[in-house]
Amino acid sequence: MITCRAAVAWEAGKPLTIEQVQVAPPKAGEVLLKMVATGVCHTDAYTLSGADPEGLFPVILGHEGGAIVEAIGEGVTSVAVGDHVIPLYTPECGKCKFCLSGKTNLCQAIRATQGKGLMPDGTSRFSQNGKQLLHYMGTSTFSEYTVVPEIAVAKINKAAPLDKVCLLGCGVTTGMGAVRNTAKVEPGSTVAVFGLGGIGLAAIIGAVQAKAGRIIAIDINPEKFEIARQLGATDVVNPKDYDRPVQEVIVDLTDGGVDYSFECIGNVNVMRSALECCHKGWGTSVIIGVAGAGQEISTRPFQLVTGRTWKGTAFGGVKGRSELPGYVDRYMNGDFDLDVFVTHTMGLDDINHAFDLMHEGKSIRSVILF
Ligand code: NAD
Ligand code: AHE
Ligand code: ZN
Ligand code: ZN
Repeated sequence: MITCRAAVAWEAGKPLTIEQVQVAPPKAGEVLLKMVATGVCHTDAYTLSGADPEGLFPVILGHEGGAIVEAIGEGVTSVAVGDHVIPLYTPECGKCKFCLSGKTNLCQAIRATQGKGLMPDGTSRFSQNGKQLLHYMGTSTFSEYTVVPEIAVAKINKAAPLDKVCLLGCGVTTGMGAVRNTAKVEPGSTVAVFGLGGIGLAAIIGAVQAKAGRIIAIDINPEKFEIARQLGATDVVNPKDYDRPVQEVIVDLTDGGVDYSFECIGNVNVMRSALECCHKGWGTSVIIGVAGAGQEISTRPFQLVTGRTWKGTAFGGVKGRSELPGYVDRYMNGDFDLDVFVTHTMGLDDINHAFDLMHEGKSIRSVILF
């Protein structure tokens, strides 16, 4: 049993508190990780807010980590002590119906227990003085040490800086993967990206890599436009500058609509705009944002009858164990930048400040350094 520091979310809507917690050793098929760095994603804030129908407390949040294997449980063969890894909230067992389908990255081998905040055997490795604390998204990276299933780690190049490539554990991979795997954007396409946080900006990078001809970046916070342009956005649109729906503005700008749009906010009204700004006959809109309990999307069925497609994506359709190491290698080869996302770094003690910066629209990613 290890005692270490972790940020605990005791209840919805309350700040995290830094606590000494106990972490039990990894059981068979599990791995103990020493966290080096973790990003703070909007999904952590979403669950902390109480809007997540799967949100459970008390819990150790965090799912965008870079870590080193500290110990392995019985039967673990694919990673060894000292390996550098990225924990995966979308694991890859390679054996379930989903993994074998060739159609999705949504491995379901441990999804049921993961959604209950537990390890695959139905128990938690986290406690404080005998009181159980829950896991989050199977990763719980807001802790100096965490335990994850072997199928939920991607072994990566040891030369990669964990304080940067941790962002490939969620946001950057999600945005880039949504463009590459889910939409499969072709060269010359016109693309609209709604929401210019970590996910939306990564989608812009993905669109540039896909050789999109025009990339329209949309946000209600104009402070995001400079970085969007720097990454390759050709147009920026602030919906607040117009007295008509933003989808009309974009349809006019693009001679009938975009080929692909991406919703990177989690706002069901914007999801509708993102669909309706797509070109008649072929436009595809990809939902990336996560919306709160009870929220539903709507549009006129005519929008789909007339050839638009509505899709969604989790972790950018990326299979973590087989494909994420390649993202790390491409970063190391200089194919894309991660520094641009890291607007703030801080220690675990200041983690609530990371949430404040996100809510104030002042950060892209805060990275917590352990
Ligand atoms: P973020 O808070 O960093 O960025 C959101 C951006 O949206 C901000 O720039 C904000 O100004 C902008 N915005 C807010 N309301 C808007 C509106 N009405 N119109 C236009 N812009 C608006 O968030 P993030 O970390 O980039 O995450 C974005 C979303 O993606 C969240 O919902 C998150 O939960 C979700 N997410 C989903 C996946 C997945 O696998 N599907 C992965 C990661 C994150
Ligand atoms: N618990 C939420 C769902 C949240 C959600 O959709 N999460 C994404 C990843 S967001 C990362 O920042 C995901 O992976 N979804 C697939 C899955 O199986 O959860 C709810 O609404 O219940
Ligand atoms: Zn995330
Ligand atoms: Zn599987």
